[in-house]
This record gives sequence, C-alpha cells and structure tokens, in this order.
Amino acid sequence: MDTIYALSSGALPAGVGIVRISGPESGMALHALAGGLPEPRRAVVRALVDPKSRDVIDEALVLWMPGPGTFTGEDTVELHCHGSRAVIARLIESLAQWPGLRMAEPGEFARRAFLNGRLDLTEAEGLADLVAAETEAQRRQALSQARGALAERLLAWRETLLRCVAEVEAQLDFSDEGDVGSELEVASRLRGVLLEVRELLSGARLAERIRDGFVIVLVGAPNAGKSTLLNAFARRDVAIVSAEPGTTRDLVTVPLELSGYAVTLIDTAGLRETVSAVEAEGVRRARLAAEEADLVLELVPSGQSALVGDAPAASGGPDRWVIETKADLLEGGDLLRGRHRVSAITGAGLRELELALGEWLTRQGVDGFSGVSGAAPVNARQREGLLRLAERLESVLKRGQPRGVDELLGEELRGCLRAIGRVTGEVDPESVLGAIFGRFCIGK
Ligand SMILES: Nc1nc2c(ncn2[C@@H]2O[C@H](COP(=O)(O)OP(=O)(O)O)[C@@H](O)[C@H]2O)c(=O)[nH]1
Ligand SMILES: [Mg+2]
Repeated sequence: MDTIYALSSGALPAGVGIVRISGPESGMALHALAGGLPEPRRAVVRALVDPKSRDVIDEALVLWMPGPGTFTGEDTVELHCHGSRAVIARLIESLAQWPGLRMAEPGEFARRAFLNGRLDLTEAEGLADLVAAETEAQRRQALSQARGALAERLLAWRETLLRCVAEVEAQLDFSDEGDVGSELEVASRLRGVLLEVRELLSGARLAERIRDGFVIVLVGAPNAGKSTLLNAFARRDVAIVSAEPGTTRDLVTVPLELSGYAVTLIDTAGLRETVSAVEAEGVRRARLAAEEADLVLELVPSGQSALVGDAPAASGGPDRWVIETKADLLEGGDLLRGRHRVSAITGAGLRELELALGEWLTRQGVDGFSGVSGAAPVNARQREGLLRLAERLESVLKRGQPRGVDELLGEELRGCLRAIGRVTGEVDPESVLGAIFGRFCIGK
C-alpha cells in the first residue's frame, strides 16, 4: 500500500496550510522531517528539515496519529505549516523524494477510510456533501448523513435480516418439514423493516431538494416581467430583458439561497401560440419545467387576469402562486387574496415576496423532516437502492399461503441483504466507487 500525501486545506496563500500524510510510511516520513516522532495525538511545534539538504523548510504544528483509530484507518500525519505557496511547494517536493510516498488522488483519503471500514458509502457521500454544503439546511443534512444517520438504519435492518437467515437455516437443518411458525415470525420481522424503509423513502424527495435545491419556476405571458424578476432575485443581469415579446426561449437558471435553503430559480419562455419553431420549443420546455417544479410563480401584469387563474393547485402538482408585476404602472387597484404584487422598477413588494418564499421553504423543510429523523436517502443512488430493497421485501412477503420455511426463503432473504449491501457499498462495482470518490477534492 502506497503512502499518500496532499494539501488538505484550501487555496494558498492562507494563514495555515495543512498537509496530510496517510499510509505505512507516514511515521518514517515524519521522523525524518521532524527529527523524531512526537507523542501520539498531541500537537507539538517542530522545525521541518529537508532530510537531504538539511534545509529548514518551515516551523509547523505537527500531529502524529497512528492507525487504526484515524480517519483513513492508517497511520496518519498532519503538518500545519504557514500557508504560503513556497512553503507548501518545498514540503511537497521533499515528500515526493521519499520512496513509497506519492501525491494522493482526489478522494483517496476518504476512499481508504471506506476500504478500511471506517465509513460506509452513505457516510462517505454525506462527507462529500458536507464539504460541498453552501446552505444551512445542506450542512445540517450532510452532517447527519456523514455521522451515520442512514448507515445506522441500514445496519439495524441488516442485523434483523441476518437473524432471519440464521433462523431459516436452523429450521432447514433440524426438520424435514417446513416450519410455518418460523415463517410467520420471519414475515413479521420483514414487515417491520419494510415499514421503516418506506418511512425513509417518504422523506427522499425533500432530502434531495435540500441537497440539490428546491425548484421555483417563473411562468406567464410574454412581457409579464419574468426575466426582470429573475434578474432582481439574482441581483445581476442574467436573462435578457426586452420590450419585444418572445425574447426568452431557453430556460435560464439561477442558483439562490433563501432562508438557508438552496433554490434553483428558472425563467422560461412566455406562454403563447407561436409560429416560430424555436419559440414553440421554448414554450414546451417552459410547460415541462413548470410541471416538474416544486413551486410555480405565475406572473401577471397588475390589473390583468391570470392565465390559469387562482385555481388551487392540482393535487400532487407543484404549488402555484400568482404574482402581479409592474405595480408601478397601476394606480390603486385591490390585490386579490393570496396574491403578491411587485415592481421590479421601484423594488416594491420584492422583499415581501422573498420573505414569503423563505417561509414556504421553511414549511417544506419542517413538515418533511418530522418523522424522517434525518435518515432519508439524499441522492438517486440511495433512493434507488432503498426502492430495490423495498421491492425485494415486498416480494418475500407476497409468498402467499404460508408454505413453511424452505430453501427459497433463505435465498430471498439473501437477496434483501444484497440490496442493503449495495447501498452501504459492501457489494459494489468499482465504477460506483470511482464515481463517488472522484467527486471529492484532492486532500479529502
Ligand atoms: N414599468 C415596469 N416595467 C417592467 C417591470 N418589469 C418588467 N418591465 C418591462 O416589461 C418588459 C418585459 O419584461 P421582461 O422581463 O423581458 O418580460 P418577460 O417576457 O416576462 O421575461 C420590459 O420592457 C421590462 O423593462 C416593472 O416592474 N415595471
Ligand atoms: Mg423573458
């Protein structure tokens, strides 16, 4: 096993630059650089000396952490140097000369942690999400995932299934006839697991929205002021604004943060009949985006009636709000209940709309979280894995008339265990690991 090293802290220059070393040679490397090994897990200040030239590279805070109780499970060293490009370059150059040492690949520290059983795949994904987190809700969710919220549930299900397998095998060994009592017992345990899997799956959509952003789509007639409102929220000129109707054709997407939640705001082509093939495609995309959104804002110039009106949202479809635009052009006029009125020119109503959106997001988050206890699947891989597990459990439970414990039942239970193993990474093709760990940065 190679010993790997990398700059694990951020862009240089910085106050501190942390170089991490992991693997069997890390103790030797530290010994050579710092003139000895300090007491394990105690921060000490040492001059780091290039073993060949005897040049002092830097004075650093040094940590020696022998495995296996480390992040990677291997012997690990951390060198907290002055965060200058020259210091880090010189240190890296020095480490590169050591036989058995090489620069780490992206995600290689985390990959070793996974291979050494320090993390399962869901915890590793949580860690990648935590490093990438930009909003408060993302941070909370990623941290809970990295600390094993989902992993714990998977482990508990695995134990239950293993107990069922043991029970089935014991029955097969000791009796010739299928034991119906044991089969019923196994079925009741499986039902318990299935209930929990379904409960977690019910939180999947919200968890994925928290991770990837809630989708809010602006729709309305041409010239309603959609692109102007998008720009106002983005606080920069993202979409082209023009008095010419039919200007926006493609979807224009802006990532935002509102009330601690990640949001993707999408501007669309104005909805109208058109002879232009390009614009018609834009209208098609607009309708599609609105169908898949979490919230649709229908923009209507103040004083005009809405396209779809203020009809309640179709059940299961996205929420729909009517936003009256260009309030500055209207004198007086009552605002219908439940509507918002804004002017992108004067800024009137924008702050209120933003607050209302924040409240809506918070409601989604709070409602969705109750009952899920932060263990929901947070990405498509996890969701599909749990769906497959639920299907397998359902098919075992659908055996129809109890026919007693038999070989087939044991096989089916093993199928369920494999489905769990695929989520935790116990059973996994190399390509999945590559895709997951390749997403990490170097040094993680
Ligand atoms: N007076 C006024 N004009 C606006 C406002 N918002 C947009 N407009 C104008 O309405 C026209 C169409 O705006 P645009 O954002 O391109 O509409 P879209 O077709 O819905 O994207 C442009 O000339 C804008 O300057 C507003 O709040 N007040
Ligand atoms: Mg537009």
